Amino acid sequence: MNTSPRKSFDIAVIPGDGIGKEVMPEGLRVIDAVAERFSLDLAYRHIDWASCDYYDETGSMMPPDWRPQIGECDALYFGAVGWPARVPDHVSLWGSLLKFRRDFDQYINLRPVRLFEGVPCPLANRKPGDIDFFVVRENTEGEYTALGGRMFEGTERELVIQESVFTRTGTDRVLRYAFELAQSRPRKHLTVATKSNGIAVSMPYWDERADLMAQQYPGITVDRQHIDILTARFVLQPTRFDVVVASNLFGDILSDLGPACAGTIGLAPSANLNPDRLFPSLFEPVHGSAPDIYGKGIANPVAMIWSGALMLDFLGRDPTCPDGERYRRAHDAILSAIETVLAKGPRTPDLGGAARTEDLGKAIAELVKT
Ligand code: GGG
Repeated sequence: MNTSPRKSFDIAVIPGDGIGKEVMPEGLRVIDAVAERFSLDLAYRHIDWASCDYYDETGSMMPPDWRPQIGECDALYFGAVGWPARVPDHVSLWGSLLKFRRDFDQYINLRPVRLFEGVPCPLANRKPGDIDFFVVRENTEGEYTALGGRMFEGTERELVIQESVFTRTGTDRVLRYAFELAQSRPRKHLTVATKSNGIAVSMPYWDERADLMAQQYPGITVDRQHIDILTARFVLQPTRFDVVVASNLFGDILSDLGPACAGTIGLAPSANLNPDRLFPSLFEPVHGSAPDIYGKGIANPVAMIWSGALMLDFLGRDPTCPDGERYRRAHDAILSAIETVLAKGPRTPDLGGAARTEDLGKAIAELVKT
């Protein structure tokens, strides 16, 4: 009999829109299987808002009391948001996902990129190991703001201004996280994405803060690259990368491009972290709601499942969790099951197969049980 103390975690489960509703059950299937094997104590709070369906009914993405409903949870497990034919994308995004990131100060968006055995790679002559890096995306400021305005609307003189925000706190904390992550990895190499030759105020500031911080990490090699050549090198020289740190917009673009270079964005997970644990962190696939394939049952659930593994790993690192080791083993078991299924099948259409979403979910869940 196991008598060690157990900590229970509350998880808000938010499927959202489109294929978010199809991949979420597979994520939960795998978490349930691994929770049983490793005796993890997890309680779900199922949320049916933060979706365009809810917007259709109520005129907003979330209820007025959204924060008390989920703010005490230990983590948010999120599917996807957006249905542009019904709700403009900036309305659905700012009304849900971006609100969570900002209100819960999830200032790190950690996005692993990896080429797996068995996954067809669109880049010539690449093997697993050639693509294995992290994108660290700044997640609460930068180019993602609602600051700006329009003048002379509808006239020839129409004028639109969009502001970016780079605070010292916001810039330094994401750089610090990236340097620490690079420090923890064998290659100790950090790429800093910039565009200071064209964006002549915020990006020179970003470079300046990165240079200052580099002085505190003499063991790390730092490579500053403009975003245009950096994207080209993702395709042409992916082995160069170990940890890449980028502003909100550049990080968003890089973290779709990276997984596309490694076969499919259907595999790409993400962790929106409040590393200080003052608020819940959020775990979601990088992909969106994909209205074009919704309803066909062919979405790849691996990104959702891998995001669940990242969530368990993060929860297990909670200093108040006496059985964190079990959470880390649960993470490792999920990742190993994902590796096996990607190598041997079944495969969804984005991986060149004909399997259905639930075929992959069931195969991974079976493997994590043993
Ligand atoms: N699962 C993530 C999702 O629904 N993403 C939609 C999207 O457009 N996200 C933009 C962003 O991550 O900033």
